[in-house]
Amino acid sequence: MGLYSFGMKGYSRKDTIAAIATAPGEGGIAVIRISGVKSVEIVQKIYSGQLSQYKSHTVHLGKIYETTKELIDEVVVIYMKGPRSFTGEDVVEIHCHGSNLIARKILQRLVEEGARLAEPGEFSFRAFQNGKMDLLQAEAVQSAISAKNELALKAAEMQLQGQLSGKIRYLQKQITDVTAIIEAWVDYPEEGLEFATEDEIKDELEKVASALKSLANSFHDGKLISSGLSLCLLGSPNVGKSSLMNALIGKERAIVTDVPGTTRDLLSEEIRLGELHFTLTDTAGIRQTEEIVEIEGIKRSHAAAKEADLILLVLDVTRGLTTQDEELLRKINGSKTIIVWNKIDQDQTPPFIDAPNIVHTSAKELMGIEELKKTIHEVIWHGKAPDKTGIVITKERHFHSIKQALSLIEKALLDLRLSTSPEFIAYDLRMSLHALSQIIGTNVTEDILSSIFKNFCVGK
Ligand SMILES: Nc1nc2c(ncn2[C@@H]2O[C@H](COP(=O)(O)OP(=O)(O)OP(=O)(O)O)[C@@H](O)[C@H]2O)c(=O)[nH]1
Ligand SMILES: [Mg+2]
Repeated sequence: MGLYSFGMKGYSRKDTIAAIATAPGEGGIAVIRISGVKSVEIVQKIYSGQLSQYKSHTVHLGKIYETTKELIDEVVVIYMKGPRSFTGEDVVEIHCHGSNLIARKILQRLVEEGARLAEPGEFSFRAFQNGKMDLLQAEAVQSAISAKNELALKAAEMQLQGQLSGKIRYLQKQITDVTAIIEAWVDYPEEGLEFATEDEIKDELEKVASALKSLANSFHDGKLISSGLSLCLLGSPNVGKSSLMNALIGKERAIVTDVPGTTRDLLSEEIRLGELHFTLTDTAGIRQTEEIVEIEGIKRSHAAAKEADLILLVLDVTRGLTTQDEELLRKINGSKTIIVWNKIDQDQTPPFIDAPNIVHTSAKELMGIEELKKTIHEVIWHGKAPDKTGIVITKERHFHSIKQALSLIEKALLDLRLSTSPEFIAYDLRMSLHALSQIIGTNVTEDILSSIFKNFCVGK
């Protein structure tokens, strides 16, 4: 692999890079990480022990000093000689006391002695460049760090362990084999058919296409799992949206009164339902009004509903369907909505609505809340929870490449049926291989690489 410039400035991989690897703020310890050919030499200049004599992967206690020889901190140092390190280069980790000030001082000293501050994701980028992991795995490191729920973590860990990479490589191998045979048809039209019959080729490609299809289909779940979901309470004033918000999160977060128009602004809370992480947003009740603050609030309600993955449209059984409700029902996207008939403690029968997902609750008496949670799950997963052991695609980038590869394979299959000249079929198959190699990172442009790695955190 060639020399990629990194970030905007075309940094060289010859530099020795350093960063604070732990999160900012106070903690038990903070870790400063340094990677590159000069790691040992640079750390040695500020450190009391004899680093060059340490065995690789051993832990040592020592001291870090200012230029003036004044003590900065007592630290633990770990030396990991390349290529047996995260980046594949010589890496030194300095574990100091968990204060931002100390960590920054040590980092400052490293820079004074010749290290360069690492760009976000540059350690992972080097690990990728040095063949310690492929692009999928490098991305998985970041996904694991930012995972908001067990399912997201599980998907990231599987990707990190190379399950998705393995699957992609396996499909690449299948396509390559078929391509080789088709190219033999081109080169030796007489003998070519001895390698495999057209039916066998079709069979193979159909298997590949179906595997790609199921990977592409896993993106629906994968996206939900990894990005978390937004739920939005919407409805006319006074129907009990804020009361439902409180019932769902289990605390008195939103103000509830019997005055219509109580909620004026969006109010969001993080909630977990089962294994999923949601952001639940309470909104201002929708109605015609001249009141300036309320008008702005209602504008925000509409915006939140548009953004949401799922809308809980709240209706009041004591009022039935108002014209306002009917208008809302017409406006929103039915497939991403659950109708919630609230205030069922009032013993009124709600009118019929032709909608797929309807739940009855009493936010006040906490009735139907579990049923509502269950329905949220069903609607989100289209009635079927994801298979935890399956490989899922969690990134748009992967989804895009898989779709691309799939459509090329389908094109090749069609061409086979139409007995198109084998050159064209081979070409499509080569292009599909190219699309797949983009996922693993064997065939990606510098732009794509920097756009991926720049979203990582510094020190990773
Ligand atoms: N009987 C009964 N009353 C309820 C129920 N849920 C809410 N209420 C009452 O309905 C009134 C309005 O409740 P809120 O939760 O403030 O309604 P809202 O939809 O947030 O209203 P706005 O913020 O004005 O849009 C309050 O007096 C609540 O106590 C319910 O399930 N049963
Ligand atoms: Mg409210």
